[in-house]
Amino acid sequence: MVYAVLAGGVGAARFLRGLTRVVPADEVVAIVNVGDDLTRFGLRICPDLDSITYWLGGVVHPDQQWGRADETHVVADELARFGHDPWFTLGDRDLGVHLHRSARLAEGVPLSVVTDEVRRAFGVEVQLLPATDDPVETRVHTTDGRDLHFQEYWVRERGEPEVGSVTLSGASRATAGPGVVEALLDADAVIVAPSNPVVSVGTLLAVPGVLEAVHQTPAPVVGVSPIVGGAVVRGMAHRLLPAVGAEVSAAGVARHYGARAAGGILDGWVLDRRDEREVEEVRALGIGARSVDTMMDDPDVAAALARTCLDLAAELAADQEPT
Ligand code: FO1
Repeated sequence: MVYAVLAGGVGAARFLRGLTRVVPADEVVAIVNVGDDLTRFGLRICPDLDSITYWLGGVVHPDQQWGRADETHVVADELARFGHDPWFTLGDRDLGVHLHRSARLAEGVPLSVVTDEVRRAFGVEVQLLPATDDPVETRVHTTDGRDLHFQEYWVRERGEPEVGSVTLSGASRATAGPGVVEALLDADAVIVAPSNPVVSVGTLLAVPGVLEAVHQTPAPVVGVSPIVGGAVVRGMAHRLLPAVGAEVSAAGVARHYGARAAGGILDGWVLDRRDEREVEEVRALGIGARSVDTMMDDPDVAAALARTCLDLAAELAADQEPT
């Protein structure tokens, strides 16, 4: 079996941790956003790929939920000596990954190959596929006229500026990464992780070939709402959804993604229990829907959520009718 997961960072990592409790990890293929990626001090940094690797590798910083546990910042302190503004924190262990990745990229090795080396080094059995091996980056265009890299917006500006629009620069020259389209077309189920619909899933689908593959796959496509009780679980989706004309609600995100039968990407949608009253609204869109506990602090909840997604996918595949 092949389970393809469209993945951003932390929410996707938590979901994947649950999914690998209910299906063999080596049957899971995560197609990961690379729009967050940036170059600092000549090093290529891939936050979403690294968050998932660290989470599934059991070495993620438990409080930050990104970066490494047991981290030190000796190099960062030395860099501050030269006046470098430490707005983007790079720990010593984290730098080890960036140094390896950057050295391999400099040898001409594609990001997808390096990503496979890194995840295997951390004992991660889930296959991690960058959405593209080509250089792309998410740009946030603020209403006060600035064009910020996503990390400048989210980390340096703390997500405060009002957002006019979000684009994936380099997308027009990019192609889907090796194995990405095949994984989507060959999957037995495709799951849209509870990641940011704009700067994770939106930027994934902006890579030429990916959205088409999601439209064409014979597999059922089931998503998990990243919005619970009208609010984000984590991050800044509530500030970005209005910029793409979407309502900040579980049903609003389902509407934004759209039913596959109507040209969108969803056959099914899993909402949190707190949004049970929105299930009928989602079904009226032609999207099969159910509500369960989706707060994945507890790995058992993540596993049950993954089970729910697969059960809904199986039901949709069998009936070909939304329930
Ligand atoms: N997030 C922060 O809020 N502050 C940071 O200084 C920071 C540094 C950082 C370094 C490497 C990395 O992989 C992630 C890092 N993040 C930081 C998190 C990052 O902004 C997010 O993981 C994603 O890009 C959004 O999901």
